[in-house]
Amino acid sequence: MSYTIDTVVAISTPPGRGGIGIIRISGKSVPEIAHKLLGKIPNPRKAEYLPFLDTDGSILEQVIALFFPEPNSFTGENILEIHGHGGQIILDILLERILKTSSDIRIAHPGEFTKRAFLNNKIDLVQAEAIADIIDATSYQAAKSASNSLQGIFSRKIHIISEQLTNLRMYAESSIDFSEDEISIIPYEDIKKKLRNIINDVQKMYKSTYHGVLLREGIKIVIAGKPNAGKSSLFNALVGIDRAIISTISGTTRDTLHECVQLNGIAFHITDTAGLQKKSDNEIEQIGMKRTWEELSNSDHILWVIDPNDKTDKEHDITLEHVEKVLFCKNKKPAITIIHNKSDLTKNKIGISIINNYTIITLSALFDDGTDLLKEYLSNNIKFQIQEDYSYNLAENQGNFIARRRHLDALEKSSKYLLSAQTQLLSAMSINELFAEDLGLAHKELSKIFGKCTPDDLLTRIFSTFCIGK
Ligand SMILES: Nc1nc2c(ncn2[C@@H]2O[C@H](COP(=O)(O)OP(=O)(O)O)[C@@H](O)[C@H]2O)c(=O)[nH]1
Ligand SMILES: [Mg+2]
Repeated sequence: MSYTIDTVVAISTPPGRGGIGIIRISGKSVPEIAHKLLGKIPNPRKAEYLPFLDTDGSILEQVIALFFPEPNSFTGENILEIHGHGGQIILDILLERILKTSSDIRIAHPGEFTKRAFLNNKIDLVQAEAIADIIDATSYQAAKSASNSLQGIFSRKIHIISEQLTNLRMYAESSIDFSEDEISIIPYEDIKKKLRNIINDVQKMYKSTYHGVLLREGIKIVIAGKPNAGKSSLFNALVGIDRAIISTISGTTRDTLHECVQLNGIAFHITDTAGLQKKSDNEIEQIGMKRTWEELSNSDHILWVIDPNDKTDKEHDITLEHVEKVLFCKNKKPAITIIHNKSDLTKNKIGISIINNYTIITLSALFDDGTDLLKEYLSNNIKFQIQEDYSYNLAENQGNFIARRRHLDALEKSSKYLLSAQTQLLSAMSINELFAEDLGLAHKELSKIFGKCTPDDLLTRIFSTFCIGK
């Protein structure tokens, strides 16, 4: 039984000229519509070359038609796909004709085909989102990871945790409802262990999911440091074009500049910022610095640029330590790499070293010397983190999945309830109703990832970001 009643239609190929253009129709009235348009209902799942008929029976176009009867289709409803020539006008003419075939048919909303697939239980919400992410992927890794999510890798991992939680809840509920004589009670220590394992899994999953979000959104790298350190020069070297103005005049960069580059198949959003110092008499520079702080707060990785030869007065310098403190207060902990720039002047050897737990990369931004090393480090660093997080479950590179902030939020809340359940358990030394309630709330948060208990307005928001015809 399909969930929706009306029939929808949309051009599913992008606007513009192309070899073929595809129109998709989904819903109850598809057989009746096919009869009117093509003179017959095409054989299920067989491509048929057929005339596309106008209202007076004349031939408008020759098309390939494909019919997928419910429930074995993408949406779970009857689907008719019409492959015509890929010109905007001809496709509009066909669309107009289709809209006249039935009073029940209308143009589909963005993402409506996928929404119907979700409502008809053909896919869960994670998979529906993955479809949009495949289409919108801005890097090779993002596309591959979205494809993994669509195949259910992410959903399966959450299901495993969810199953464990169901079991624990069952034990908890039954030990509250029945006495020890009526059922065999699991020892308290076992319950404690089971809960600890679930908490571990949720927290590991949070880390993997965070990297899934990074793959989807790209990694936000912010270049910062004091004026004249060579931030804009580094920005230009990384993005490969002379985008930022470089000059010896302190405070040249007033506004933040953004560029997106792909390094080893991962999208990096790189931002150049105005140099930081304790005070400035220039109002525009002050606004620039305010923006730098905003960028730092939203970054995944900071490149802190230093000119080791800098002989200027250090009185007004803002230290990296200070930046870290400010971000820590905002509960932000981006990765930090220190760049020792101007190696051509300092004569320091180009390379990577680790001092006091900081990674330091020595390079010359102006001469683009050592920047390849930095690029390699950035892409390897993120890959390393992803592999490390996935290693507990899947072989290298096979488990990358794409994820959204929404998923992170659900995992974070779930983890919070689980920790509260743990506190309950440890303080009461036995299973009580508060413990069971926390487990229930943690479970509910996990279920939200699949779109269960997801409010309608959130669903509408998610699907409205899809393209038309998907
Ligand atoms: N010799 C040398 N000069 C550099 C290097 N990087 C930047 N500079 C110079 O330092 C000055 C300030 O550079 P800029 O990129 O505008 O610094 P920002 O204020 O941190 O953005 C300019 O004169 C650059 O040519 C470098 O690697 N070597
Ligand atoms: Mg600059």
